[in-house]
Amino acid sequence: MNSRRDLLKAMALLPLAACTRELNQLNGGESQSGPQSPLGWMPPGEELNLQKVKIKKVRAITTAPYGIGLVIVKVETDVPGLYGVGCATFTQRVKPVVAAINEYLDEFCRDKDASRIEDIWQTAYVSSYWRNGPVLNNALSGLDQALWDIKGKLAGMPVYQLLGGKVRFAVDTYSHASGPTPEKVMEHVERLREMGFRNIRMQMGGYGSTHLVTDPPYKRHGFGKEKDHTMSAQAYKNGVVDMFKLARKRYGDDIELLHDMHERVEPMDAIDLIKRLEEYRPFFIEDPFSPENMGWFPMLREQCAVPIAMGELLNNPHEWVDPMAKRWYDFIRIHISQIGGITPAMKVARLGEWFNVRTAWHGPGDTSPVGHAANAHIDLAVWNFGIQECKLFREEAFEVFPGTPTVENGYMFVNEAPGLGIDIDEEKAAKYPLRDYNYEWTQVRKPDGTPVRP
Ligand code: GCO
Ligand code: MG
Repeated sequence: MNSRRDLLKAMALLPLAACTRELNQLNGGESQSGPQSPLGWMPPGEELNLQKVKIKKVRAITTAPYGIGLVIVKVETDVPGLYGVGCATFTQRVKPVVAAINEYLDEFCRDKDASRIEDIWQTAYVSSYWRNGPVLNNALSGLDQALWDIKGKLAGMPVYQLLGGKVRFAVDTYSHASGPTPEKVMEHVERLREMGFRNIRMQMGGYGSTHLVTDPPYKRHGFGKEKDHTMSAQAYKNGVVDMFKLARKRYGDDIELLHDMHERVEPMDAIDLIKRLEEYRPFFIEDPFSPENMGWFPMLREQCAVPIAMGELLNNPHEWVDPMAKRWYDFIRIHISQIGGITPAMKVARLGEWFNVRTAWHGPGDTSPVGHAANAHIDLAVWNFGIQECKLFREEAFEVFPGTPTVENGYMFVNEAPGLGIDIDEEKAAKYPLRDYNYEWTQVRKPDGTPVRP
């Protein structure tokens, strides 16, 4: 094979798996025996001008293979079979994101040169004049991730290679254990340890342990809704301390323990709880404060040395640039589609390097498998990677999204194929239509009925 172009011509005749392996070996990718998704894009026999590939269509695809509403962007190009996929999932507001993609970004991107990711990102970002909101950022993210997918396919290498190559063999992750009591949480912790997880986030009941409050006064007075959740800061804090105490007693230091406060208590209660947890050496405590209460961080930092993670609710650079530069937290937890995709997320990661803020991208169920792939490609390529939240996907997700990253012994592996290594099977996706969004989990009150940030 004396030139890439000869190889590409030859590959047109090879079954996909073989060509992906060929291409990977040529580009230093590791060919894994793992699943290789059908990413064939080579138009048989045609000379492909790798320089100028035009965007032909930008469209949103919605699906809910595991119940949570997901939004995927597909960017189709003028090269037959060459397209990219990206995650635009804002599950609480799917419809406006779909409209932003189909009604605005599609027309905006028509006939643009797909290789110009930064230019398209910057011009799309300001095309609405008002910017940095969750709806438009998610739409932009889907487009952005899909353009990186296309660039990887054109280059014949996984996106992590375009981002600088691997700094580690795989992505270390944490998984979620929960239960109504500390003992029940430990049972779940044990199951995850048996699966090889070394880092485990523990939650007693849902966020804020609202199951501990059964008959709040406001409901007795007919205030709020019957299904509203109720927070008791004291009951919650005591439960979390008991949970950590039991975990350390049972596992000693042979486990990393994480917890998400999910901005549920008053700032001083948050500081109090974190100080009480210090002796149990948490790996990190997440979202002690809401983004509206960022100003409380200096007080927390002065009082204890517990690592802090923050950021899933952030949309605007003002919310992370200064706090990272002031070292107010140790892990940045951004939901990368909420800020506009891989392009801005790489800038956040690079910024963190100078202030030793490590990445811990948001990665629960309302990050689609495509979003998990995007997270993982960045995680493999940035020096200041901290940890990755992982979702244990059920088979429906792999069915709809061939090439979904896999997890072994708590390590996440991307599919070593060109681009993001993941695809969406639209026929299968259509089998899982969106369900109505359930607002209830966000409806949280204090015993007197005062609404609480969820
Ligand atoms: C996490 C998050 C999620 C969010 C959810 C909102 O740390 O994983 O806090 O559980 O609550 O993504 O839709
Ligand atoms: Mg969280």
